Amino acid sequence: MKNVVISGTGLFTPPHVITNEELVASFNAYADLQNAKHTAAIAAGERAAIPHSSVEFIEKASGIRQRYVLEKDGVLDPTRMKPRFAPRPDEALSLMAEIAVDAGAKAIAAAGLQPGQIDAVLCAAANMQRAYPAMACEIQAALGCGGYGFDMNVACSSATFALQQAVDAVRNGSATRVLIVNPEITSAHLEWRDRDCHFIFGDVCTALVVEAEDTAVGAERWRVRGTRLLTQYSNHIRNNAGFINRCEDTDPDARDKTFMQEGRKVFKEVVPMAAEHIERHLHTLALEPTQVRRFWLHQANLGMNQLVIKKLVGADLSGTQGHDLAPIILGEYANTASAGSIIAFHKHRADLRAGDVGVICSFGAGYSIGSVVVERL
Ligand code: CO8
Repeated sequence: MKNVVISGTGLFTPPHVITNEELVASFNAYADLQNAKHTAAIAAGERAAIPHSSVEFIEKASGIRQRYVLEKDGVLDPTRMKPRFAPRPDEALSLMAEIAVDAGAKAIAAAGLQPGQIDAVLCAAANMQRAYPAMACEIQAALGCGGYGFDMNVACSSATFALQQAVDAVRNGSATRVLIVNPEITSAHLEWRDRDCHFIFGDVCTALVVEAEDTAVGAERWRVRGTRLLTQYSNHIRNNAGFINRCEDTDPDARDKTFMQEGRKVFKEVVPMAAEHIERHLHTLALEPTQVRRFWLHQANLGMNQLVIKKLVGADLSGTQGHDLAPIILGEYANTASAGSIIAFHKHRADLRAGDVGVICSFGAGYSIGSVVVERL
């Protein structure tokens, strides 16, 4: 069977940072405004007052210290609480394509390729900007790639699921060189008015080039030893925004049209699933978790990743040793949906040596879990 490699990665980081302090100050101003507006209803017991958020809670519960966003002022405006994006004419490059082109071009250059050598583009993300034409077709055209492109969405597992599609395509010959882009504009689908989740997400775009090992020319190549995907239906992470909404005569700004989750249940249910999935996958490759040099895990919660690692290798890995085995980018980037494990791979792989094995693993809505075992050549 043909060997397939990841030969390049790219990262677009948005220009604006929102610190936890800024986020909480704006949320608390929003809560005060709402509570003042509804004083009588709150006093009559018809409505609950909105409680304040806290920096201490956010950092202790999640490990997130800040997030990057494409637009900051709208998010922090207590009378708005969402980004403000200017609509673009159909002839202009769309926002999602713009950040994908940035990250995609970097990944193609890192692989030592020209855009014209790419013959498949997969746009894999937790949200798509529009119904059609596919974002991937626009990105393919803007970069000057050939072949075909399509969009796919498996929420936080979009990137790992796309990796399997890309590896399969190169193996079976339906593509020669595949570009995967993960433009995650999470700020547009995050409910900034809900303190339970307002701190969770950040915007970013990652990109990967996947191609045959024998023709790859890039300086750095990571052989894909195996890919394994799993889904198990759950309503604990859900967003009801969709094209049927306007026919249901429901409010497009209603709470269920943005990100919703039962965070504690997700935490409890997904940790054992993810650890078991990784272990089983490694066993199919005759590998033990202790033989893995690095785990680039999904970045949703610091405690979650520490528990997954504890289940896998039996060690309590907080601090520097834990960071070396399973790097955390969550403090800086927050949860970037499908891009999280790929940011970790992009930023924390240079020190690995030829023969070292690593695991890229995502977990999230669906539930969906995707693992990709790689070996540095
Ligand atoms: N400030 C102060 N107090 C707070 C705050 C806050 N901001 N938020 C909640 N509290 C309070 C709660 O009200 C609760 O109070 P009480 O005990 O009185 O009821 C108390 O703090 C504890 O709340 P929780 O039980 O909710 O706190 P947890 O310790 O469980 O932490 C987390 C919450 C951080 C959300 C945690 O549960 C977690 O990280 N869970 C895992 C979540 C996860 O992995 N989700 C994956 C989703 S991502 C994904 O799949 C992609 C989807 C697509 C993305 C789309 C883009 C938007």
